[in-house]
Amino acid sequence: MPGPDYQKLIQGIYVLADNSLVPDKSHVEIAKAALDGGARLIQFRAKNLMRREFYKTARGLALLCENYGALLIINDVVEVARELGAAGVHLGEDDLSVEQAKILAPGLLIGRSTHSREEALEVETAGADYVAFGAIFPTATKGRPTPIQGVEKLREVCAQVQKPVVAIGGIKRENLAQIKHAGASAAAFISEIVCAESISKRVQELIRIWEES
Ligand code: TZP
Ligand code: MG
Repeated sequence: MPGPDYQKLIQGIYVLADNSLVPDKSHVEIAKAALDGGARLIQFRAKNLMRREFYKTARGLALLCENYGALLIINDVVEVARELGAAGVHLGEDDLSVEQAKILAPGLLIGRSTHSREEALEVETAGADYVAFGAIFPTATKGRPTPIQGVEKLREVCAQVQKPVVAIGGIKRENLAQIKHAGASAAAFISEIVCAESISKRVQELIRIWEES
């Protein structure tokens, strides 16, 4: 079972390797550049890949992350995370429940997206290993937009949830310090990282801001 030490790794800059905004870049390219910049927490997110391609890409990312000693979390698909020996799976309301995922893959770290304080508390009670909370700021990246929570709501959630809280949605260099000060364990990014001219340099910059905040 992932214990408290594992949860400690849910910390700092959390990179979503998602190429929907930059289709000319592959998931592996994005992840490799982020790892070269110092990222150690990568989520594979691909909403439009067919099963075979999804698995193949996930396998490439699993090898890459292993080489860098980084944690790989697979979005949506518990079976793929389990088969590839990924560190964890990230679930949303359309996926298996936290309880189901724990039965299917007892050793996996389970993260769950939440969009309200109540949901964050429920998911923690259900046994999630980390709680993703957002969208903190407006974002155009998520296909189906959810209500903007803001930093004060994030602060409340961080005070009430014991497990690591990962903030997500509209996080940029300019607002990252606020996320850390609100008590989040990690900040998750898509556009701020994948759209950067140099992904590696952007990740380095974000790590520095996080560490100095
Ligand atoms: N869940 C809530 S907001 C979001 C997801 C997947 C998108 C985050 O992307 P960005 O570009 O960092 O706002
Ligand atoms: Mg999902």
